[in-house]
Amino acid sequence: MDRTLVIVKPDAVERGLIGEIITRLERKGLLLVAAELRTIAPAQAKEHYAEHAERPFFVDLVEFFTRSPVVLLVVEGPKDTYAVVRAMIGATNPAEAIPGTIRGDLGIETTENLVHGSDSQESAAREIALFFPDLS
Ligand code: IDP
Ligand code: MG
Repeated sequence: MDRTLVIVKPDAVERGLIGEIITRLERKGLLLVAAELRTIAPAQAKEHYAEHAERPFFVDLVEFFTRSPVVLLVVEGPKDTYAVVRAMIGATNPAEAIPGTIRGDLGIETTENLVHGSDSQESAAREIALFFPDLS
């Protein structure tokens, strides 16, 4: 089985969309193996988004990501789970995301785009270890 990290971002938690997002993942056939509501510290948010440290939106992104709790999810599927989840999430800019995707159906702004999904097998391993160091 193959695991990836999903994060229900602060905007989605604030809007009451935790259930909607988890329901979509479960109906797809993915299994939750970890789930926690947690407020992320700025240092950990910066580490999570380290690849974007030089981007102009980085400060806003960290502020947004740490302003209220997120839901951290580790989900499991048979194969290439990160790619399955990314397809369900849709394009980074929700205004351009295809209807039927989470961002395409539920969002309209780029920073506040509801959900994070690891973008590769390597990112999934790194991010799961960052947020769930005790998960074997
Ligand atoms: P992804 O979440 O689809 O993988 P990334 O390019 O990795 O998108 O960007 C990480 C996050 O940074 C996005 O989900 C979004 O919240 C924010 N972001 C990305 N690009 C922009 C931008 O151009 N303006 C504002 N925020 C952005
Ligand atoms: Mg990304």
